[in-house]
Amino acid sequence: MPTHFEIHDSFISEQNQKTNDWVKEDYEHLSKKLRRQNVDIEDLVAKAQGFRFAIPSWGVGTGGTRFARFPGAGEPRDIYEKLEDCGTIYKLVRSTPSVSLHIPWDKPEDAGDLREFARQRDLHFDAMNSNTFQDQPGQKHSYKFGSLTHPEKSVREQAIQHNIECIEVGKALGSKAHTVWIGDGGNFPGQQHFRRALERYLESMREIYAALPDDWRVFIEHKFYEPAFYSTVINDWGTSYYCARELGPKAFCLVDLGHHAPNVNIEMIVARLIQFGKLAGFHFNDSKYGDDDLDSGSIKPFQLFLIFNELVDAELNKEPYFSPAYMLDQSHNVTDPIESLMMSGVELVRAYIQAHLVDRQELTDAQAKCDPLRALATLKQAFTTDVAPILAAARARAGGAIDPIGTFRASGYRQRKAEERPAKMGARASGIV
Ligand code: LRH
Ligand code: MN
Repeated sequence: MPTHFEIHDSFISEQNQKTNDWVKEDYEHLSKKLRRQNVDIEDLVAKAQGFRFAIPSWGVGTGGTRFARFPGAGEPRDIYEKLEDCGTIYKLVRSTPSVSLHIPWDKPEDAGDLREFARQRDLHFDAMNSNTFQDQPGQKHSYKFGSLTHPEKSVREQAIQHNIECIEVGKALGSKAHTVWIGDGGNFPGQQHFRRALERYLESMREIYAALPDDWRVFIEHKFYEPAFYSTVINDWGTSYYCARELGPKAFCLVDLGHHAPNVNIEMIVARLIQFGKLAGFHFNDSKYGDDDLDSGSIKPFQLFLIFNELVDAELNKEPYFSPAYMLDQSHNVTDPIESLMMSGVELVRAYIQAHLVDRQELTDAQAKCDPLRALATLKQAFTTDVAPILAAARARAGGAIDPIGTFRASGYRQRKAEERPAKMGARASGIV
């Protein structure tokens, strides 16, 4: 039995044969429909093929909650098996050539060897992620009461050194960005001095910023609560933006969709950060209540479309400093992580292509003439256009699967991995919970 089962390109094209006919039929139909709107469908297929987003290494294992985690069969047990699964996703959806690592969960023994393993699967490394929200075995100072904003300098120094170590690992892996999310905050009124805590954050981040190579960026990730349940130091986009401005031109603001209170207008925050030249990019996911980390587009697909409407408008207007990094950041508690990541990826490309279908002249005119209904109808026409044939064609022409989940299931990949990856007794999943 081959040690590492892989889905071969020949199997993918075999599976595509089975569904090629309907793609062609639907593609022709959509092509005619779009031609009536003076839209060239081939242009949209090229855009879909050019759309890239990163897979979170911690997303290919089964996630859980504080109540429980129900590990699935054939779970990846180390960073190499995680990259195997990321390689499989890239083979099937063809838009995920990069992986975002989390340190120390993915700390490589040999960065060169890991980089080569990734290269053999046409993968490279996206933004690094530090972790000062958990204490590691043997760690000198606890992060129980904070990390970069902790009242004690020794704890802040430890957290700063960890972030600098992440940047060093990232340099060896070819990454060009570092994401800093901290859970620092308080559970009770009076626990933290709000202004001094933010000052300590900036003092710490200045040391991390100074360690960045010239061609790197640092992404500040805000979150309105959790694990702190009364106050969070970097709680919203405004605080993140102030810090990015204070730190300098290599600092930007990363938007994790789940890090906002329910009903916050996230697409407007995106427009602000684009206008201010400080949009780092995204951790895409979806949620109904808190930071649920559910599959992108699964709960609020119209919000995802409206966010991409702002991104495409900026892309078409060639806004300065606009080069957002797109990543998923999800926790797959009840689905096969590979299937969820692929489906979520398809939802990102769908929203991106639908946003390119917005008749911007019509929209601008409706806005100028204070005609809100025509403006909304213009957006809805794009959002309600079924672009599935474009997405399928884009994948198939790039050697991917017309039906990624159908092909994945037909391959028996998960069952084979269950045979190859017997669960390590008492192994603790390296990831959330
Ligand atoms: C915090 C967060 C952050 C990651 C973690 C895995 O909620 O979104 O981006 O470090 O999840
Ligand atoms: Mn995140």
